[in-house]
Amino acid sequence: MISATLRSLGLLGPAFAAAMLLHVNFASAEDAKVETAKVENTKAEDTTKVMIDNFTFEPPQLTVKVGTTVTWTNRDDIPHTVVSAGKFRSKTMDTDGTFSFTFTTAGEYKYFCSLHPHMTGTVKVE
Ligand SMILES: [Cu+2]
Repeated sequence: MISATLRSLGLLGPAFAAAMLLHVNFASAEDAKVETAKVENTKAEDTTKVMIDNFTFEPPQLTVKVGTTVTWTNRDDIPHTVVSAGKFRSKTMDTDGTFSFTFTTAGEYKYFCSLHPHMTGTVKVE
């Protein structure tokens, strides 16, 4: 890009070179805008993670917007599940196993591990 601009300077004169430089500046401004939009889009996708560690859902309570996908990851050496009665039920997750659920309806979703029912968590969807 720089060498192309230098070549333009030599071949086509300063006016064109100035136009090229302007164009380059506009291009970077556009790139910056696109970059910002991408970051916002990533946020808008709303994915949230819950870690299962030492027989605990972390964070145990979570508030998300409708449309959010929550992914649970089992960081224990012991299998776990994520079950919300009548709402969702994961398969048994081995170490580093994951389960995702997209919450499309507002409400409070209490869930637990069917293998260790004392393990509980809540996702509040609003
Ligand atoms: Cu468990």
